[in-house]
Amino acid sequence: MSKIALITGITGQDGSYLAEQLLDEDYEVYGLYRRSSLPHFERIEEFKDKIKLIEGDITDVGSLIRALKESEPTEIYNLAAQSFVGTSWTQPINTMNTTGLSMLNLLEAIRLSDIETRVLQASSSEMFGKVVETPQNENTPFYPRSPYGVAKVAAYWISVNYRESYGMFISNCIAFNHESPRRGIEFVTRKISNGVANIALGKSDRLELGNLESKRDWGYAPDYTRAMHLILQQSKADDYVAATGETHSVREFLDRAFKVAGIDSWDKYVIINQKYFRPAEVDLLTGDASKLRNIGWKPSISFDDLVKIMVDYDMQILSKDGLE
Ligand code: NAP
Ligand code: F7E
Repeated sequence: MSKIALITGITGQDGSYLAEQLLDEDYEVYGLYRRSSLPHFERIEEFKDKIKLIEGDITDVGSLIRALKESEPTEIYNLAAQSFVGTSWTQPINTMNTTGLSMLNLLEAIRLSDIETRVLQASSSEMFGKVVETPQNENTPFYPRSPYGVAKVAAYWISVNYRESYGMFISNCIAFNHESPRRGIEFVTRKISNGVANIALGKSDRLELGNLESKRDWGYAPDYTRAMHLILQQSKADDYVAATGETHSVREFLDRAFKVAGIDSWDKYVIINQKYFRPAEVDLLTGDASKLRNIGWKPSISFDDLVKIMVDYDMQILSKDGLE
């Protein structure tokens, strides 16, 4: 049987890597993208002609029914979300609709369309929030600390409920932070790699950040989209944590990034600005991905290499007068 994937959030970091990987595996790839006043296909530009793009919005159930009819997917990857935790306090209702309720839209659209398909929900380590145990695994209770985290918990539980209620094939990839040169510029890793590259090239002399002490389990995004695909190839729908098992502070990321750029002492460049602190912080995340490792997954890129990949990339594009 031919494999057909529908990816929501195709224009995002993960959507772009997943689409490339599935094209390499001879999938027919459809992607749901939303209309914007200017085109925003940078991340998929190089292989856009190989993807079938469908315009629609994840909060609009009619869009989803249309996308299902047009693509008849064997696998659906639900990656669309308002994914920036900071914005979830300034746009909490939009975040709840886009990141939480939209999963219910998608599941209802599948039921109403009466199609047989497998569904992957991009769940998040932000569901663990104020962690009740370390490391966190599939059985760790949730304690979300942001409207984003709460919305992801809602999407997670509705996916479990539809799996149990209707026998639908729905799996969760509970992904810890994953980064890459395609990461959005407001996330701390990319903000640092871009800021450090600007400083190293003499284009800037300051980098404003918030809490340097929070710790994250940072991995490389293409490893996590491989995990999402692997999860949907299993004989039974289930939930899996994807993580490296290592944790590092924002300060360590910053220190390493400056070193990669050849700057040993960075105090004079970094300014702490209260506006980047969050109303409630997630202090520490470390994932236990044993269950996913048992089905053949492992991360391929170390923390040091991840920082280097991102800083080198930003140095290269900024040397060519790209992103500022
Ligand atoms: P991202 O780069 O922010 O991409 C999000 C995607 O969702 C974009 O394509 C965006 O479209 C799309 N989108 C947003 N609102 C939409 C709407 N109303 N209708 C249709 N599309 C919409 O995020 P990412 O890092 O690739 O993450 C992918 C998924 O994994 C997200 O669900 C995220 O919450 C989850 N996740 C990410 C991480 C991580 O560390 N990256 C960890 C755990 C879970 P535009 O391009 O038009 O904005
Ligand atoms: O923040 C601290 C900030 O915005 C990481 C999303 O992909 O991963 C991501 O969420 C940490 C936080 O990612 C700045 O306070 C300090 O402690 O890069 P972030 P996130 O909030 O961990 C999870 C798993 C997801 O699911 C999300 O979709 O860095 N921090 N100073 C800062 N953060 C930002 N953004 N900007 C700063 O200036």
